[in-house]
Amino acid sequence: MILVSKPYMPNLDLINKYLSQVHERSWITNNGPLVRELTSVLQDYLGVKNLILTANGTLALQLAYKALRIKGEALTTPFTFVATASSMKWQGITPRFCDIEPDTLGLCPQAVKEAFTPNTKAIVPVHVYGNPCNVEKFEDLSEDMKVPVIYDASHTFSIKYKGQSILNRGDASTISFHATKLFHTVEGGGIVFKDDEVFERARLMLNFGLGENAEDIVAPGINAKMSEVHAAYGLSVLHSIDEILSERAEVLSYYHQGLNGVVELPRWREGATQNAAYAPIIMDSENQCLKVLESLKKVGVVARRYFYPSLHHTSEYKSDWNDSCKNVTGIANRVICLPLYPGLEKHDVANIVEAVKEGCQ
Ligand code: T4K
Repeated sequence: MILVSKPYMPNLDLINKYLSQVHERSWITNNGPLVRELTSVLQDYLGVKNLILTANGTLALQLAYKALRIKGEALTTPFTFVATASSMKWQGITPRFCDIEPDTLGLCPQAVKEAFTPNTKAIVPVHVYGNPCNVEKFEDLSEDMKVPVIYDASHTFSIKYKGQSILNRGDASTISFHATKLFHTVEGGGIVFKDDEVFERARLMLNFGLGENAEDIVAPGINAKMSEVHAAYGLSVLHSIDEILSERAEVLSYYHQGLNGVVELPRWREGATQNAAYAPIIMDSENQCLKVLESLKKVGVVARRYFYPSLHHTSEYKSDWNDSCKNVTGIANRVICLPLYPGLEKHDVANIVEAVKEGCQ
């Protein structure tokens, strides 16, 4: 059976090397040396500062909203994983959904502008599949409307836009290091803050809001810390990051060659690098999409419909339905993400391409 993704399993000797350090020190969480080391090497590797590592990408979003003191409503996309919006609800923020650009599948700045009301307190675009949103337009909107922009950049590991890490855009950008992501810490995440003061506030919030001497509580805190064991995994995965990125890029390029002219692909933002985080294809119709999924299943392949149904068509988020999300409605039921992970064999990719073609007939 070939599934949509498979976690990268780092070298066991390497993990053991890090874990034996953890055992020797008997220091297994609470801002330990490995978390500090991973923070530092990731800042260098990604080209960012003010990075905070968290227990997962969902808590990264919650902490970002909290540190930026967002209350009220936030404009976001319904074409995303539920965590973008569920993290808002956990912070008492109401998500309001706006339409996406039909070609890049990112949140549409014009739709956000039109949906803006005095209750809008933040804009939360998602760089879906790692494809950057129109960050210049969102920066203009943020300045004009005087609200922060928080990017859900969960899929963007290593993505650069115009030569800079995409994580440097917005007031904050969050990322997921879940097992299914190209770089992972089993469970984990991170936030990059633009403002030093907000960063410092978030650092305190991450650890219960405890002050430096632990005898005072100086912020409304939570426990969102990454542990040493997770950092050990992250450091081990990072060791192979070049190989991971190049193997993923190779698989994606086989798909693109094999399916050229057969399916549509999202338009990748000009000026942005690719990271082959996902392999989305857009079918002509929902019917064709279902036929392709069936044809893949026959050859033992389980592809996934990320992100179907779009959030505004789910029971929990229906009440927030913005009627004007026409592009999302027309696209979410036609997208399939094909299996993509390092080690996926060339002949398996060829079989997947053939099965997609078969389903399209
Ligand atoms: N924002 C966005 C835009 C996101 O996409 C996500 C997460 C978040 C925020 C929140 O970040 P985290 O809190 O998760 O850090 C998966 C992931 O669990 C989730 O992290 C991810 N997005 C989402 C897009 O995909 P599922 O429900 O598809 O996971 P699951 O368990 O079905 O796994 C997918 C495939 O991977 C399966 O076919 C089997 C394979 N797999 C999975 C695991 C966990 C393995 O082979 N081994 C494994 O250990 O959500």
